[in-house]
Amino acid sequence: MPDPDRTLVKLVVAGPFGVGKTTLIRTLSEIPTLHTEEVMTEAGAPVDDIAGLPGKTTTTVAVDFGRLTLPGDLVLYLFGTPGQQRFLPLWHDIARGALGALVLADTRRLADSFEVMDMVEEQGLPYAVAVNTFPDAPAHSAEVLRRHLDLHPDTPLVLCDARDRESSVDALIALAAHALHHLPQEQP
Ligand SMILES: Nc1nc2c(ncn2[C@@H]2O[C@H](COP(=O)(O)OP(=O)(O)O)[C@@H](O)[C@H]2O)c(=O)[nH]1
Ligand SMILES: [Mg+2]
Repeated sequence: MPDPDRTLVKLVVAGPFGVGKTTLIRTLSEIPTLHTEEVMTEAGAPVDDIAGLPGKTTTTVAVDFGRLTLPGDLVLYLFGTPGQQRFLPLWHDIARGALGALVLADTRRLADSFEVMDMVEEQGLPYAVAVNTFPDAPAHSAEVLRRHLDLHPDTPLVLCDARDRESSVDALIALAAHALHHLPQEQP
């Protein structure tokens, strides 16, 4: 039986390949996460840009799933999705009913997040951008990042380390606060 005191919220974690979606969901989830990963093949080579990502031998072809309960009985269901145009039908299925999306970005290749942000905007989902900080990624000021990503002034921008729980929780809270602020009007 569902617990009536709990608020269940679906959130999407989206971003280009290799940006840290699976890591973030694994870091956050209180249950063993579900992943559908498939070893990259030659067939994927022309479309999966692995230049500069040595050691990356798998790519998420479907979804990650995890769950996180926050104080106040707010239960977040996290769905990770590649957010690439070639997975558009899957994207629609995953994004349906979500309260918002956390779009991950990497400063070594910010433009790779544009396609994802477009898909999130087309879906009408409120979103926050989390820049996942990799050691060799250039650091930019929030102002520069906002300009490069062409962010609306209301859109939250946070830095995070997807391997670090506190930092990942902060990113999700930024998204949840923003999304709850932009809830669709309740139907009478
Ligand atoms: N240094 C660093 N490495 C990370 C971070 N997040 C992910 N990684 C690594 O980057 C690689 C790609 O991450 P993954 O979560 O598989 O990316 P996904 O394709 O978006 O699911 C993995 O080897 C992770 O261990 C981070 O915040 N910092
Ligand atoms: Mg993944």
